Amino acid sequence: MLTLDGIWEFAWTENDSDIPKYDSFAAVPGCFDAEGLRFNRRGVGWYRRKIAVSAAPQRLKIGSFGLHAVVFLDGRQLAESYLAWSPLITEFSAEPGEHELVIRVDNFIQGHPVFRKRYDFYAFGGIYDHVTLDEVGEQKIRTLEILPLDHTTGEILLRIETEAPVLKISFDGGTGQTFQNARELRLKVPDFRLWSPEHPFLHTVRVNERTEEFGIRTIDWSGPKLKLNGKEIALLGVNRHESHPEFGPATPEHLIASDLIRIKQAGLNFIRGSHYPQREFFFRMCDKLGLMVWEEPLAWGNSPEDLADPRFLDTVAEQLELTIRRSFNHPSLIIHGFLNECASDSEEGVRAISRLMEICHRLDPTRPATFAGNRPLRDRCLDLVDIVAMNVYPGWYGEEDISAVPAKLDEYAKLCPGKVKVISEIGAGAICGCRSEAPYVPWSEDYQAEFISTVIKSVLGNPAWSGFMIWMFCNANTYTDTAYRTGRPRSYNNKGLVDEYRRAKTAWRMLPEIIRPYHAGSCQ
Ligand code: ADA
Repeated sequence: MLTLDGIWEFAWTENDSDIPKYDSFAAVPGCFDAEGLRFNRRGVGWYRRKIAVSAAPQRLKIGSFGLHAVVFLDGRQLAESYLAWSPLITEFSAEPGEHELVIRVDNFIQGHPVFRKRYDFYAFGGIYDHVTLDEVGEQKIRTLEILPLDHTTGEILLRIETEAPVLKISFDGGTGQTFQNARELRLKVPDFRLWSPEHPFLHTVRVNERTEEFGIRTIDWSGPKLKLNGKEIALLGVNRHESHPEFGPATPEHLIASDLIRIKQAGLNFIRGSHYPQREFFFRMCDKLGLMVWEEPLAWGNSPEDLADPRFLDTVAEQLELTIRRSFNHPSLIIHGFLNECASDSEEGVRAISRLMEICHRLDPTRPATFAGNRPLRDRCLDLVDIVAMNVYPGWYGEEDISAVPAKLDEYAKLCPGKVKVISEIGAGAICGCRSEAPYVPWSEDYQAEFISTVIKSVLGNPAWSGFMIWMFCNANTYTDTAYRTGRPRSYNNKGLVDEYRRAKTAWRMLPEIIRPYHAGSCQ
């Protein structure tokens, strides 16, 4: 595989119809509007370079991009995608020799099928992840999905899509067995070890020329408590935006690694990747560190009109399917999510959520699926999902203060008895360096720390919950002109436990102490 990362020729145009003038250079990966020059501006970034190809068919992959990408080879359009934050993969054949490759990405919100101006996170433009070029092999294994079935025997199901009549399958570098025309196989992994947050053991399987890493672990959501490998587990989590003031979502991998290591070292075991598909590197790190993950396609706070709009819902459905297939073999992925805070109290919500649940169940019977809802008392979709996930902000939005939090959470805990329930978002804003003495005032680090401590004790002290996901790990760029501008100082969502440069706030420093008593256990 050839990496095309590096310095590309670059042009920026304000309008779609302007002719690009390649008078500059840009780094790939990189966001064209993360730097001061173009920050807050909407337009088109044109990335151009030469590539040398052989006679074999080629596969080009853009790991992640925003918001809309079109790929051209020698001026001919090869591919187009609106599935922002997902990989764009296209196969093509060309005369052996040198060709001109252009990737055109724009950050126009208007006209995008899913991104809306009111979303509470910034839509950066650019190429967020690696670009690679590969030869498409002849006897390729197109799909290799590994479904762990039994944590007591190490039995897995392999789902394979290929034209190859003979499959040679081996585990962990062993000798292996040969199978004729097999497309679904139940096999027991020899000398298996389980994957868990405490012991994130990874196996490998080789099927002909393709090798995949996987983990053996099972998830049980039959309720009322979530179980991993047959044992109750509490999700001790944070939400995380892939976001940094200097890089947008094209965060360098060493920074992703450092975020995840810090999350693990704080004693947490779970990350909700809000609100779009996650980078490949993120998943590989979570697999290795033993961090469990919720992944979801792009969407945020969508109205009944959005949900009834076929262009919107078809795009979400397409991205959900792509996301599940892409992340399938990562043991860290334990929950499929979608449609954050949509109108789940409406008929349109019922229809949309039923459709997306069907996709999750059809593609992956081994993981629970859900949406993070923000209207638990009037929600019409809680019966449709595998686990009930609530975004609630008592003690932050509204008139109440921290003292109201325990009673409010206990009230929500009574909903849907018998089902696994988690708090998928809860948080309070804090500006780094802003301090107060008791009684703490909102926006101070002290208020946030007291708030987080109260939340965690309330959730983990009530056996009805299977965990929490604090909103959120780090501050993230959002819009000045969002409806929430009065609550978004500096155009950041400031509810991070660390700020946008990852400087710890008081709540983050206190976190290990707060969760230590509950570590590796379930809610009491
Ligand atoms: C919602 C939403 C988040 C964020 C949060 C907040 O729950 O899902 O993306 O906007 O509110 O900070 O208010």
